[in-house]
Amino acid sequence: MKLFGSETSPYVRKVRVYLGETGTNYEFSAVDAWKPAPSFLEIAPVGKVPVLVRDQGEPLHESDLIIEYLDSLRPEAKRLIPAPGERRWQTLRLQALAGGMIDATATRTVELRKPAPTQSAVVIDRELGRIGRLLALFEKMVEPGHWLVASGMTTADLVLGVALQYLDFRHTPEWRKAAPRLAAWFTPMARRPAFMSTLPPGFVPLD
Ligand SMILES: N[C@@H](CCC(=O)N[C@@H](CS)C(=O)NCC(=O)O)C(=O)O
Repeated sequence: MKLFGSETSPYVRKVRVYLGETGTNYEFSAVDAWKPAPSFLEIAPVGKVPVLVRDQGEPLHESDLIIEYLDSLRPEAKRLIPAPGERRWQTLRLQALAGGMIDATATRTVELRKPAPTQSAVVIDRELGRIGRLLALFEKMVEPGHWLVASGMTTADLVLGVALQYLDFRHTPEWRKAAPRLAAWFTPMARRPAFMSTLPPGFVPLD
């Protein structure tokens, strides 16, 4: 299978970290999501990355859907999304909340890239508010040295790890001071090979 994506996209990174954690082989095809080639748009009319072209079947887009599909290919005991039941809903809930932090950071980044006079302080503050509330929620919840939901890693841990490092990558101020337990929780995660091998080019991790 082939993953179309950019090396700086946190949505693509979610999928690449999943593929790394599960030791799944894939081909990576770099795409500039903001200047997509017509051949990419033919495969992916939405024009966003990631897109997974499967060996058989239609291409899949949306990072969470791609992860769910990849997880379905694994034996049940090795899945990172637990079987139906409370643990599954808890995993998907936390995955979605961590995903919300990625969305907020991405929206803030896009706004900050606009020429200063056209930036909206309202948008920037709203996204910072979202990030702050989500950090506070996870700060209360995490126990350093423990996974969020189960005795092993789930997609909730994985997406939260990607979300936190995306805050560093996009210079979101002072999150470690606001959430020291979360920072401690994240330190060993940042050292996992699947995280180390998918760092955006030129980004030096703070952990
Ligand atoms: N909800 C989507 C978001 C994907 C997304 O926004 N990707 C960005 C790259 S970080 C993109 O392709 N942007 C190009 C555009 O908006 O035209 C997912 O989870 O995959």
